[in-house]
Amino acid sequence: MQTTGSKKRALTEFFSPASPKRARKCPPPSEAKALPPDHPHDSYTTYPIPVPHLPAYLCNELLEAPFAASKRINDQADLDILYFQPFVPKDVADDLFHFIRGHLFFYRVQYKIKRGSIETLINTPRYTTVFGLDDTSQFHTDGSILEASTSKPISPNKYPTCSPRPIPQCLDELRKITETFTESSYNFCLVNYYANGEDSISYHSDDERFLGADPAIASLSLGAKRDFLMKHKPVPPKENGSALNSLNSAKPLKLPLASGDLILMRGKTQANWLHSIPKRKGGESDQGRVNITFRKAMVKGGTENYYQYNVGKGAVWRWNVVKREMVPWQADVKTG
Ligand SMILES: O=C(O)CCC(=O)C(=O)O
Repeated sequence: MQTTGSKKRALTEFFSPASPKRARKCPPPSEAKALPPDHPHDSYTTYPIPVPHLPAYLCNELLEAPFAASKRINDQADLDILYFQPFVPKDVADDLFHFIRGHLFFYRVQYKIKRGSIETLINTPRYTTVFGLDDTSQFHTDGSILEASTSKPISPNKYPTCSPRPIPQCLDELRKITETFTESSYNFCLVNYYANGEDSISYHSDDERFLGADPAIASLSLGAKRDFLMKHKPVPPKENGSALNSLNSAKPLKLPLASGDLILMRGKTQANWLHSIPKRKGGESDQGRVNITFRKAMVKGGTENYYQYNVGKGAVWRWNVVKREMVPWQADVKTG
C-alpha cells in the first residue's frame, strides 16, 4: 500500500492518533421527518416524488472532506485502488445515510437472462436507483434532455427504454466533492440499499464498453459495515504461461467498508478484477447500508443499461419511518 497526500490538509493531521470527535453544528436529522415543509427540493416529471436538498449543515460538513488521506492499494497485478478510510467522518456519514435512505425512491429490479434455451428470472438482491445521463446528452435545467453537441432537444426516441432523470442536489453535492478528490469526472450516480445481510451483489466487474477503457469508479459506503471482496479474474489457459504467474498468485482482497469510507477503482482494475458484497450474518449486517457509486458513461447504451438494471419496470419503494422498512410507494401514500 502507498499513501497519497490530500490536497487540503497536512498529512501529519491525518495520521495523528484518534482524532477528537468534532462538536456537531446542529442535531442530526435521524429520520426523514425532521425537514420543515418549506425545505427546498428537486422535482422533475421523471421523479415519482420530489427529493429534498441536503440540509445546509451537511453541505458544510462535506466541505471538510476528505477526513483521511487516501491509501493507494496497487501491490498486485492490475490492481489500482484509492481507499479513503474514511472520506467523511462517521457521524456525518450516518446522517447522510439516514437522509438518503429516507428521501430517495428505490426499485427492486427483476430481469430475465437466457442461457441457451433456458430463461431465468433474476431478482436483484438489493434495492437500487439511478440518476444521470451519458456524455452524448445533457439535462436542461427543467430536466428535459438536450444533445450535448448541439444543445438542441434530443430526438424523442433517443432513449426508447428509459426516462433519464437528473442527479438530485443531495447526490450531486457528493458527486462534486468526490470528483475533486478522485481527480475524475462522473455523469452517473447509482445507489444500492442493502436492507440487511441477506442483500448482496455477486462477483462482477464494471467494465462495460460504454464506460470506455480503464474506467474510474468511485464508491461511497454509508451505514452498516459490510465486507467488499475482490479477486483477480481467471486467466485464460492459453495466456497461462510462466510470464503470467503473478496473475495466478494474485491474492483475494477483503476491505471491511465502514460508514463514510470511499474507494476509487481505476486503471486496469475493472478489466482484471471482480468485486462483490456477499451475504453476511452477524456484525452490523442486520442494519441497512447505502452504497453510492459515481461513474462516467460515454455513450447512450450506458444510459439505457443503467436504467434497465437499476430502475426497471416495477414498483417504487420508499423508506417508511414508522415501519422502519422499505414499502411500495403507493401503499406508503395510503397508509401515511
Ligand atoms: O455496494 C458496494 O459496495 C458495491 C456495489 C457495486 O459493486 C456496484 O454497484 O456495482
